[in-house]
Amino acid sequence: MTTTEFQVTGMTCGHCEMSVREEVGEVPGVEGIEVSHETGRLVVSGPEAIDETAVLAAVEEAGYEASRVG
Ligand code: 9UX
Repeated sequence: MTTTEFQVTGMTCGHCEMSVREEVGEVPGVEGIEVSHETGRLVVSGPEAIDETAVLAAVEEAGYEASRVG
């Protein structure tokens, strides 16, 4: 299991989290998603390394901006 962390800007409520969750959940290999609008932190996990560019694009698709952390 690998985890990859991102910082998301623009989420202000729980529905924002749901939008991010929906889009990021469609990225191949993603099995777990932790996302908080309070901290802006997005942690994506899966059995193998996840395509960071695909996650960034998915967040953007949801209407927010993300960058890789760590
Ligand atoms: Mo909540 Mo987020 O009403 O863009 S969905 S602020």
